[in-house]
Amino acid sequence: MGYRVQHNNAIGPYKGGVRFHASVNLSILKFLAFEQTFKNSLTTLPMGGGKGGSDFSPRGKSNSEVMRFVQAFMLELWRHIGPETDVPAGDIGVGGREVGFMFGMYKKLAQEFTGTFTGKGREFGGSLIRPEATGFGALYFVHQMLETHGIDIKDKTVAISGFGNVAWGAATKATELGAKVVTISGPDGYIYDPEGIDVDLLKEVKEVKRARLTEYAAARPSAQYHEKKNADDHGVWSVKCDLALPCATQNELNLDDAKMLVANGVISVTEGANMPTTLEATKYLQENGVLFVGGKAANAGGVATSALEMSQNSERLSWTFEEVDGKLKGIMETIYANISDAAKRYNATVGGNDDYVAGANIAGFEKVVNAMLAQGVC
Ligand code: NDP
Ligand code: 8G0
Repeated sequence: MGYRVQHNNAIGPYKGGVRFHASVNLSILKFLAFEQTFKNSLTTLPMGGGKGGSDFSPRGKSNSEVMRFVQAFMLELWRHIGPETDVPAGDIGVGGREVGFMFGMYKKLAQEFTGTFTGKGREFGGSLIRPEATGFGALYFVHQMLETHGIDIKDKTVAISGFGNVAWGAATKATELGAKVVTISGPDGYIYDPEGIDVDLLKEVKEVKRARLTEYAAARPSAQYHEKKNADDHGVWSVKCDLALPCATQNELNLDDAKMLVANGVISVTEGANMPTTLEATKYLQENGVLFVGGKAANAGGVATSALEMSQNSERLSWTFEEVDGKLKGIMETIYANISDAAKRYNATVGGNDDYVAGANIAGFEKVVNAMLAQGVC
């Protein structure tokens, strides 16, 4: 089954990724589209919110099987999207290869060459930094937040879950900033690498070989592979760390995991994925003084860089690495400032310390609701 949820277009065309994973259903896509609207509002750029996908699993499929599925999917989707109506991109199970196939089929059916997708290949309108943007952005955010709290990111130990695009970008930037990333994970287990994750090897195994985590462990002597024992296994969250970044999928960090992180002295939990932390875990982390940031703010760098790709496509130009990276960093710092302000306003009323979850919800919501009211009921 294939879906596209168009949630809100008050501040721009619907915008959000397409997910291919066996777990996809309409309920998951509705929550993702809902979150996307407020996240996109936080970016300060003109995008509404949407999300799409299918329960098709690309795992183990050949290139031509994936291409044929994508073409069948596009035969329906193409009517509902366009550069000024709805601009899809990748998400779990949808990377550069799948976006390329979607774009090719769209171009053929719509008979136009436009920036209707983001995350495209560099040769046909894609932006520099888009593949890295979500993870880079999350680390720019963490860096800014820690600095504001007088904490240096250098030499901090980082636990990351996931083994995909976001996990790789986050691991790369964390390493560049002088922190040490010691974990990555997949659905079947996790890697603990006390010498620090080798981000080039990670990229090679995931993107080039499209292989499993065990392949990373086989190629890296310092890496230990821990197979998932049962549903109660704490996985990467059992590893002592200063900074935790869940970057795999929804509901992957529960209350027991949160208790373990707190017992191990975690300073911050920052969501690279969308809603990876359960509500109970979120409350526990906040009540125990952990700097907790939801994905709506922390992973907004991905979609923000998609908006930068849309701008480049509109003006038919291609910006340099430094230009895009500088804008991404500036956007993440602005998001931090805006959600901190909203959190201060919120906590001035209800008490407590700066609640970044409330701050992000309020700052994201205000802009959307003001735009909707200004445009009248129609
Ligand atoms: P990828 O497909 O590149 O990676 C996702 C990773 O998570 C894969 O290793 C996948 O393993 C694993 N995974 C998926 N489902 C589960 C599960 N149920 N349990 C454990 N592991 C799982 O996706 P992305 O890195 O792009 O996305 C990761 C998260 O970040 C998602 O929540 C996404 O919505 C969010 N996000 C992504 C953005 C982007 O720009 N890509 C932007 C903002 C947020 P396997 O394939 O083997 O199942
Ligand atoms: O670029 C996008 O529209 C996109 C792609 C994948 C995920 C997200 C997200 O913000 O969750 C956005």
